Amino acid sequence: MTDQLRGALIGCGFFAVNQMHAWRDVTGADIVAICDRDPARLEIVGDQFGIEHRYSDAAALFADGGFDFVDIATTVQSHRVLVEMAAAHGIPAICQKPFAKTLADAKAMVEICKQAGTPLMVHENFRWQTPIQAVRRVLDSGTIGEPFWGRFSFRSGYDVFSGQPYLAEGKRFIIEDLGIHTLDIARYILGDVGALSARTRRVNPAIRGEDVATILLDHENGATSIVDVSYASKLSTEPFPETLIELDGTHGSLRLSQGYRMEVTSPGGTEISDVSPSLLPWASRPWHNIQESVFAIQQHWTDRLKAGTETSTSGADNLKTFALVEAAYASAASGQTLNIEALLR
Ligand code: NAD
Ligand code: 89V
Repeated sequence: MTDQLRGALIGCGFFAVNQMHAWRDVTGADIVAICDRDPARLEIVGDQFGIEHRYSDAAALFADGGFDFVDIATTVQSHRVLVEMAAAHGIPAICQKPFAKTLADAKAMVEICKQAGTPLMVHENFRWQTPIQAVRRVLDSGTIGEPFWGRFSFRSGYDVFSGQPYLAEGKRFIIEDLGIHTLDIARYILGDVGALSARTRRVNPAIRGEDVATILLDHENGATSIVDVSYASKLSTEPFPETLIELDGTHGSLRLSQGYRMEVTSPGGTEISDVSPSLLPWASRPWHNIQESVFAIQQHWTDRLKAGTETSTSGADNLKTFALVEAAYASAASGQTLNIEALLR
C-alpha cells in the first residue's frame, strides 16, 4: 500500500458530490478516476473535481486499473454486481447503503470479498455523526451506568423526494432508506439485537412505500429500545436530519434533543452541552451533520485500509443492521416478533 491511496468512484449522482468533496479533505487518499453510465453526470462531477480519467462502464474502469480501492456510490440495484467486480479484481471496496437488495445478496457479497481477501466497508455514515459519537463517549465513560432503555427517533416532514426522486417510487421507503441508519445507530449505542417487532404505514399518498415506522428492539444485553422514523411529521421547527436519542441507565439518563443539545444526568447533577456538527467549508445546512460524517467515515476507511485492520461498518458488521431492516418489513407484514439470529444463520 502506497502512502497516498488512489481511489476510483463509481456513481456520480446526488450524494456522490458530498463524497467527492470529502475525499479532497481526507488525508492519505485521492480519487483518480470516476465512472458513471450517465455522460451528463460524468461531465459535471469530472469537471467540478478536475478528474481526467472518466469511464461510462465499470468493467472498463476495473480492466484499466491504476487504483487501490473503489468507492461505490450508485443506488442499490448495482451494488452486488459492482462489489463482485471489485472482488474479482482484488480491489478493496466501499459500498453505499442500503448494502444490497436482499439479505441473501448481502451475505453473498460479504462471502465473495472474504474469499478474495479484499476489505469491504458499507458507507453507513450516521454513526459517525458528531452528536452520535458524543452519545457513545458518554456511555463509555460510565456516567449514566448500564443503559436499560433507549429511543432513537427521526421524525421529519422534509422533502427528500426533490433531491432523490427514486425514494418516492420504491415499494419500500423509510425503513430501507433512513431507518437503516437509525437501526444502525441503535446497534452502535445499545449493542446487537436479538428480536424485533415493527409497525409501518404510508401517510403521504404521493409515494409508493411506507413513510412511518415504529420498531421495538430487544437488545442482546437486556436493554429495550424503540426506533421510530417518519417523513410525515409536520413540526414547528423542522429537525431534518437530526436523530434524537433518549437513554435511561442505572445511574442516570441522557437526552439528545433538537438543536444538537445533549443533557446528561448522573448522581453528580445535570450537564448540558452543545454537540453540533461543524460546518465544513463545502457543506450546507441542514445537511452539514451528514456531510461531516461522510468525511469522518472516509478518513476512517483510509486509515484502516493503510493499517490493514477492519472498519467499524465492515460488510460483516452491516449484515447485522441489514437483518434488522429485513426483519422490520417481515414483522410489519405478519404482525409477528422476528428472531434476528435465525435470519443471520
Ligand atoms: P443518484 O441516482 O442521484 O446517483 C446514482 C448514480 O449512479 C447515477 O448518476 C447513475 O447514473 C449512476 N449509476 C447507477 N448504476 C451505475 C452503474 N452500474 N455503473 C455506473 N454508474 C451507475 O442516487 P443518489 O441519491 O446519489 O444515491 C446513491 C446511493 O447513496 C444510494 O444507495 C442512496 O441510498 C445512498 N445515499 C446515502 C446517503 C448517506 O447519508 N449515506 C445519503 C443519500 C443517498
Ligand atoms: O441518508 C440517506 O440515505 C438519505 C436521507 C437522509 C435523505 O434519507 O437518503
